[in-house]
Amino acid sequence: METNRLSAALRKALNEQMTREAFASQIYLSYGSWAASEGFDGIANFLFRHANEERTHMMKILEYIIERGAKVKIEAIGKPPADPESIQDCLEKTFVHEVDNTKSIYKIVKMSLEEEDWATWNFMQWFVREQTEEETMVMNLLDKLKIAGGSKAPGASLYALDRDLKNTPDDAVLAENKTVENP
Ligand code: OFO
Repeated sequence: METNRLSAALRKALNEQMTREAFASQIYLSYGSWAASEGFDGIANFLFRHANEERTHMMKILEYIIERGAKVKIEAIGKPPADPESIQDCLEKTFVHEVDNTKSIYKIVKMSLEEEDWATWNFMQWFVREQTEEETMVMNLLDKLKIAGGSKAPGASLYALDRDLKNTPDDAVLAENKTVENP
């Protein structure tokens, strides 16, 4: 008896999104490693935490595909992009990445709407909300950096931003202790 509740198209799209979340995790790991090597330990800590968060997103989708009776296919993860050139560049690239991911999430929402797959539509709303939060979070960091002087921010301002992100991890949006069970 066939118990799969996902269409082939949605299964493929969700599977690809799962790999995209794993890729996002690699990007944050790679940017975090860059920040650490530049001496920005607070920013690195923030990026590493976010790498973990992206991984929980990946697991969330993986579990959903299984829950709907479809098969997961683990694919290769792409190579992360080159290191950023500055903190400003790092945050701008992060923002572009998040917006791209939002677009990809929206495509799946649209597909589920067209297929009238309300379970998937409902499941994806969590990701829609999450992407909004993440875009806002990076925008806020870019705003802070702009106030500090943007690409010309003096060392003292970057030091303060780095220290803030390091010393107040639980106040940062991404310090939320999200898990697959407790999103
Ligand atoms: Fe998975 O939320 Fe960012 O990309």
